[in-house]
Amino acid sequence: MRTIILLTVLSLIALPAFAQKYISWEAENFNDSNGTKFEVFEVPSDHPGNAAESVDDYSVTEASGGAYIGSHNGATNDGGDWVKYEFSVAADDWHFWGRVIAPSVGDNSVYWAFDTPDGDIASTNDATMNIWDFFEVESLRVNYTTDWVWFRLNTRDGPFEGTEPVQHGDDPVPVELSDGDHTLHLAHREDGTYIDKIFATTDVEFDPNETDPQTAVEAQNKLTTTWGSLKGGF
Ligand SMILES: [Ca+2]
Ligand SMILES: [Ca+2]
Ligand SMILES: [Ca+2]
Ligand SMILES: [Ca+2]
Repeated sequence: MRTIILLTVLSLIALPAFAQKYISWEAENFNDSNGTKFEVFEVPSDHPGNAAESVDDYSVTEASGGAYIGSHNGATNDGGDWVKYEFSVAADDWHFWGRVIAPSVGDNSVYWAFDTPDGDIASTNDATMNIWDFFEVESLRVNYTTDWVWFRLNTRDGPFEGTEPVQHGDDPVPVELSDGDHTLHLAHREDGTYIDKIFATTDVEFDPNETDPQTAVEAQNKLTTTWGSLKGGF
């Protein structure tokens, strides 16, 4: 028992104090929004499929926090509507993931931008805005499902090298963030795309499709608590 405590203390001392390894938030808990295309849905919710892509109507019965965001097929694509998340991190290379339902090539993307003023957010792919695809490249389309899947943040063409095939490969590209406050905007692109949760980690190996990130976040908080109480005892 004493050995275990000692090892725990040593492993914590070896890291920067309170090293932040994970952050996550519910997609429906946005800090601000513009327009009406991103609706908040509570489980269970029924959604129209996509007849042109042979997706039948379906229901979503499970979501983290009991809710998620998106737009029904028929809401029409793009539109400039957005949601904004405010968060804070320690300076590091962060690997972002989204828990998404993207059942076809016509229902599988959003636009994104970090640290961009609201007024510059648009449904367009330009120097500011970027496309996050969910199984868009031909070789990945076999994976389409109406179930939730965790996708690494990717970009169709910049500003970083993380295209979808790269992010699905062995050497995914992180987002380099400075110490402190940041924003992430998601802008509307394809209707029929649904987002449950955002997760980011400094651990390149971590795959939320294999380990529930909630477990990781809770474990980290527990370690911090343990460290705080241990320190108090010295
Ligand atoms: Ca698409
Ligand atoms: Ca669609
Ligand atoms: Ca771009
Ligand atoms: Ca959620």
